[in-house]
Amino acid sequence: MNNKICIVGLGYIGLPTAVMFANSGVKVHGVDINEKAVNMIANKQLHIEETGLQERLDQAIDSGNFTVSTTPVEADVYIVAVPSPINPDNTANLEYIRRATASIVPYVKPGALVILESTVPPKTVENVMLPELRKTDLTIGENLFVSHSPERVIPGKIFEELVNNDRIVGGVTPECAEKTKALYKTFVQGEIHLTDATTAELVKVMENTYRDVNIAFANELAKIAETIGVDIWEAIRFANFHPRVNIHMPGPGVGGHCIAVDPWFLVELNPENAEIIHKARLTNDGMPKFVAQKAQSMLDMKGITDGKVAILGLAFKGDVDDLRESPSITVIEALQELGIEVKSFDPHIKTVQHTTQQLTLEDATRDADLIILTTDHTDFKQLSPNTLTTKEPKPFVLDTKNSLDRNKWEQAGFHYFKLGDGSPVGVMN
Ligand code: SAJ
Repeated sequence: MNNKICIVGLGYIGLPTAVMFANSGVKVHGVDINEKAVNMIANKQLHIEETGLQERLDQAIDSGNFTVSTTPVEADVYIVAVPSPINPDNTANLEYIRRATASIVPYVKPGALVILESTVPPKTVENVMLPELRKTDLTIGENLFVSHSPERVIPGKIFEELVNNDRIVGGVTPECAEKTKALYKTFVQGEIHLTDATTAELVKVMENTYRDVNIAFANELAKIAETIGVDIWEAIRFANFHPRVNIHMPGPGVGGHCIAVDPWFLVELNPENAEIIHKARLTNDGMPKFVAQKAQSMLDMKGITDGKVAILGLAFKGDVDDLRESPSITVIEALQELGIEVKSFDPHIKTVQHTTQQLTLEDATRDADLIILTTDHTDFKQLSPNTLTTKEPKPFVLDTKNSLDRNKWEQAGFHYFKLGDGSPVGVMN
């Protein structure tokens, strides 16, 4: 494949995709409006963390196949991988997509292929990208080809999943889809399924919405279990032995830039028919407050009025360094609103500009009346409670991810509780 690719947006998706193509022998030019990120990448430095990215970036730059700048260049293929966040009122912000598309218009030449990778509300290709691309003097489907090829990779395993996951590719015309498939075949070993652009847009948003609704269901079950003397984690484990049941796990809320965001695209698109989807979003967004209230009642139970809480985990999920939409941060804010003093520790987060001071594990837990685990980092699962210097009598522990070994913590003298555990040993009265 001798095509030259220009990738617009060098974040969590654009950069790994760029180095994958470059290391497969394709000439790739990466573009980002963030000048600092561009300079770092040009110097083989990472502005994001991802397993395996550093060595792949080194190889891509050293081979001469990967160059970067802040403006697009002429190319045979353009891949747009810029953010599609939501506004404070939960409506989609498609300005980055529109601007990125507009930025390539002066460079697009006959025969070019333009691919959108970002997750977007259905009809974005049609209503946001195509009007910009029509400003060229080219005809879409004849001498300008456009498609949607949404990424489906999970942070932490991006390279493995870029290669092995199936892809859904939606073309504005069937030929657009075929050309896109031929391009991704450069490194994709999973199947590439072809459809139209709007279907591909809906499929991607549906996948993340399925997960959000399923997690909301698990969170609702967790609250119910607390009232009837059942450990929901055990109940879900049993239910999932059924061959057609796959209930997700409860927790302190849903974070990240995908699952907590994409369902809102469907709510905005068709509010009357997105009732369950909307309610699930609200249920998951309500979990941090639920955890904070639970913490408050645990402190009340101990008769503590000026309670101190240690939060273990700031990242939005285990073993990543990503704080985006993290429920841990919302738990901290909700605790502070209740007048509770909070300290925190996260082994994966180096710098925090958040509402809590980032401390060592020892400093975060030393004075705590209650320790809340909010992120399922492997480090926490392996933590030995005997090594912690804490108050006497020992603080309460609230495990919102079913991560800690109850026996170990109880043997070390801690009073252990779990979110969604109403079983006689877990129940709080
Ligand atoms: N979570 C739960 N319970 C669960 C699973 C997850 O509370 O049973 C929470 C996590 O703790 C986290 C949040 O949900 O706060 C989201 O984490 P995640 O691992 O489910 O998803 P992301 O956001 O890292 O990645 C998702 C993936 N989508 C699906 O699995 C359907 C990924 O494949 C997508 O590429 C990515 O969104 C994206 O970019 O859209």
